[in-house]
Amino acid sequence: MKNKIEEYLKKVQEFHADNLEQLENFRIEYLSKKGKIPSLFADFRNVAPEERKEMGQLINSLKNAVQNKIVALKEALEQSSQSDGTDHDLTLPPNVTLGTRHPLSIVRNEIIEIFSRIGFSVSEGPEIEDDFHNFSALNFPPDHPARDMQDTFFIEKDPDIALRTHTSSVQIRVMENSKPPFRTVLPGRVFRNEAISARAHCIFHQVEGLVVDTDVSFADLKQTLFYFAKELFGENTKTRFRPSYFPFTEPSAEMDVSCNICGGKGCNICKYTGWVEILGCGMVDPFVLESCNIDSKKYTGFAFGMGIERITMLKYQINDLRLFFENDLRFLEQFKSAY
Ligand code: 2NM
Repeated sequence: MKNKIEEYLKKVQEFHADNLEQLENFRIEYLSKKGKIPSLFADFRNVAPEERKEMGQLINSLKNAVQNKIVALKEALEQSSQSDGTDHDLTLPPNVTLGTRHPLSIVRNEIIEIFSRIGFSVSEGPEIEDDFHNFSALNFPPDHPARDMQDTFFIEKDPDIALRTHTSSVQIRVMENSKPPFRTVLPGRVFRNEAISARAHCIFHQVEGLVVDTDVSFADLKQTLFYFAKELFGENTKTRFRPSYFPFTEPSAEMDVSCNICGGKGCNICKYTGWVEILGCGMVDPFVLESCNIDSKKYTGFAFGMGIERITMLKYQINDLRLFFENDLRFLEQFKSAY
């Protein structure tokens, strides 16, 4: 019996498996019910009492050797199958969870795409601005409340440097640096010193637009924004303009679209009016054109501005602005888009 065990031990030590199937056969050969080790234990009953201790220890060490061998070979086989790659099916789709685009990015890209189809370019500019680009050139009087510390994040005083409160500051840069005609949209992040709530945040996103050319009229503005509303909210969307006021445009208006949630019948999103406001707009004030050295006798222009958060909330029926900034995957993973 001793010879037999020693022979097995030698075989176990020399054993090598090329794959998991060979290893499984090895396990069956030694450890299964009718395998070599159980039959050694069965023979053990016939061993003479004075040899029992030695034989018992030998059988146990053989059993340990088999078990250790199986663990070691299994680990080695699994590692090599990971690293050599030859048994991978390269035609399978990759097993990775893809990220999703943020809803604000989806809607921003969609807005840019709609305007790019009618010849608008995209312009961007700095988030840190001086007083001229953020306020003075836009016809904000020196005592305008928006210039207050309560509303604007100032970085330096005298001369004033602040986080831009709208992307209109970029429109000023475009007008300073290019010769009309131009049509451009300006997406970007803006900052206002406000308490955070379901309806307000100190950081939000805008897309503004600017067209300057000879003979640009309010009719051009209306037709452009009609087209935009139908592209974004659907062919059956109705639009209406209400008079408004901005320092940088004259005349100014706000545009409403028919509520796409209740179809105009009245619901709590449109506060039972059937209409929701989506943007502000107007003809660029000649003062603004002149601040940028554009001859206001020769050129006219229109501009508009909208909040991306507000439009995204309408489009996807989201009722709390804070969801956009918390990066909760349960929220973000609901948005899949080609854009
Ligand atoms: C708005 C509404 C109306 C606007 C005007 C200009 C500029 F620089 F051309 F004067 N930029 N943006 C504008 C006009 C923005 O946002 C609600």
